[in-house]
Order: sequence, then structure tokens, then C-alpha cells
Amino acid sequence: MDGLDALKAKYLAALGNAQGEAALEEVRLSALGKKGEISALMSTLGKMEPEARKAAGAMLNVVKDEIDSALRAKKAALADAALDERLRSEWLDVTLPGRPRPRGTIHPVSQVMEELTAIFADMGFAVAEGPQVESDWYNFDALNIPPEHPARQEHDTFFMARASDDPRPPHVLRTHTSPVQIRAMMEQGAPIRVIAPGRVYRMDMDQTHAPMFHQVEGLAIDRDISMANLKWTLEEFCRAFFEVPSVELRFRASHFPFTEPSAEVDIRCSWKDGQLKIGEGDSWLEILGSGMVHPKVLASAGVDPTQWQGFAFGMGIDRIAMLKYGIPDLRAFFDSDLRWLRHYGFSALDMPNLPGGLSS
Ligand code: 2U9
Repeated sequence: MDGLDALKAKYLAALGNAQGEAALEEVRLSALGKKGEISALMSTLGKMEPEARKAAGAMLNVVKDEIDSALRAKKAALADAALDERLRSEWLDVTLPGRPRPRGTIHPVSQVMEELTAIFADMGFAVAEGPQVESDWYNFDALNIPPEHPARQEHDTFFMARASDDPRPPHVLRTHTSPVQIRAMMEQGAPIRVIAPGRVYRMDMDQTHAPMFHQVEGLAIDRDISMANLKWTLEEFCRAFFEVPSVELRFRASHFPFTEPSAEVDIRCSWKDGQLKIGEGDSWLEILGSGMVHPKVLASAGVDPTQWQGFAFGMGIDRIAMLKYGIPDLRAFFDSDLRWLRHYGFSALDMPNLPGGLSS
């Protein structure tokens, strides 16, 4: 068995140079494989004398074991190196802040609801909510709109189904959010300051009307609240909402069953190149209705009109969203067209607040 040391040295050197799993396997096959050099030497043992065979066999086994353990060691070293490399290349700093990429956007109506809630909350108004299916008492009677009143027809009401032999008047889809304030007064009494934003329903459909739209109404009741408080509140709201340094409002006498006196409110504006500018110019734009709450409405809600008085106002959220963000057609609000939402939608991560800028 001459040359065993050289053989061993050759394979240990080959193992040292092997760079990957495949190269290692090649070395294993040519040394220890069935047709490898060690196996070939093993097959010569049979022709030897017993004494020589014993010595040569022992030496061969030692060399075989040495190559085998070198092979295993190299395999483990390669696996370690591969793991180290993976850990290096896939390294991740879990203490870094996240980088969320939201795919959805906030609908302009939701954005404007958040904006006006932030403004009125800053002035001490709480948000009140109520059912969208109402009894006709809450939607009409309590608001000084008795059954024979022409305003009932003007509201283009959706009626809920009733059994034909049921004598009770049918429930309605609320035509305004006013029933919410009736409920709020009945529950908490006076003084009270609430806004009621939400969905309302009227059977109407064209470029500026949808059968479901959004309103916000406000109510402030105390012992000595006047039209002057109403004017300041609305001016302050419009200035903050349209994000301009100042606004001018014009109060035009009007009539609503639930307020007396009543006023429709216009805001000074200009139209230049089809662009609306709020706060300056020679035009006026109607933006809301308002007035002092009718004594009968207070009484319906259990508030004594000889002790308490206050103002109320109402405006269309969709309409003020269109004005603020230059949206031309109301119907697109309810189409759920993703391209429209990507264009007019707002980032889900920028919640409107007064210090941060409402629509930044
Ligand atoms: C109570 C008492 C009074 C709410 C009011 C208006 C005037 C008004 C319209 C604006 C545009 C509806 O969306 S719109 O078509 N609203 O003009 N709303 S005063 O008055 C109330 C509400 C609740 C208890």
C-alpha cells in the first residue's frame, strides 16, 4: 500500500479547495464512491496474503475515515458559511418604523365630515347620531311640520312598507338629520350643543341631487343664545373649513317650519376661469340654512321655550365638499369608481385636525 499518504494528501487538498456542495460531492465520489480510488484499493485486498491484507486493510480504513471526517467537516463549514451569508444579506432592523403604503383612500364625504367635526368640536359641539329609519313624528311633527303642512310634500319622502290594514302612519327614511337633535334634547335636555352629521334620503336625482345625500345640522340651546352667536359660529366655521383668512356671510330672510326667524346664508366668492374662490369677489353662493329654533320645536322635545332658546343650522356635506375640492358632479360621489377615488380621495393617514391643517 505505497502512496497512501499521497492519496490522503491529494483528497484533503481537494476538499480544502472545494467551493460548494457539488464540488464536495465530486470529491466524495472519486475518493469514497463505489468506483472511487479507495474502493479500488479495497478490492485489491482479496488477492493479498492474510498478514499483508490485515495491515493494508487497517491502513486503508484509517485513510478512508480521515477523508470521510474531513468531508463532513467541510460540509458543515460550507453550510455555516451559507447561513452566515443569508443572515448578512437578509438582515432586517426590526426597530425601524414601518413604511405602510395604504392602497385605499378616504372618500371626500368622509374627509369633510372629519374636517367639520374637528372644527365644531373645537367650538364645544358634541357629535350626535340617530336612526336613519324614523317615525313620522320625529321626522316631521316634532319639527313643527304637521301632516297637512306643504313641507311634507317638498321633502320627497321615501316611506317604509306597512301592512295594508295597519292604521299607523308608515315610518320614513329620514329626510334631514333634525330628528337626531330632537332625540338629543329629549335625552339630555338643555343647555345643549350638538352637531348631527349623517345620511338623509329624498326622492330626487340630477347633477346636484342624489336620493341619498349627507347633511350636517347644528343646534345650540342655552338661556340667552341669539342670532349674533349664530352668525359668529357660522363665520368661524366657514373661515376654518375653507381655510381662508376671512369670510363674509350674507343672511337672507327665509322660512323653515322649524326655525323662526329663519335665514338662508350666502358666502362672498368669485368665479375666475371656472375656479371658485371663497372669501373675496363680487358673487355670493348659498351654502346653508339657519335660524332660531321655533318655540314649538323646543316644546315638542321637552325643553321649556320660556326658559331656553337657541339657534340651528343645516347644510349639505356633499355640496360643501364639491365647493371646497372642485368636484363638478354629485353623482360621481356614489359611483365607487376607483379612478375617481384615487383622484379625489385623501390619505388614510392624514386625519384632519386644526393645528395640523385640515386638508394638508
Ligand atoms: C332642530 C331644530 C331646528 C335645522 C335647519 C336648515 C335650516 C336648512 C338645509 C340646508 C341644505 C337642508 O341639506 S339641505 O338641503 N337645511 O336650511 N336646517 S335650519 O334646523 C333645526 C334642526 C333641528 C331640533
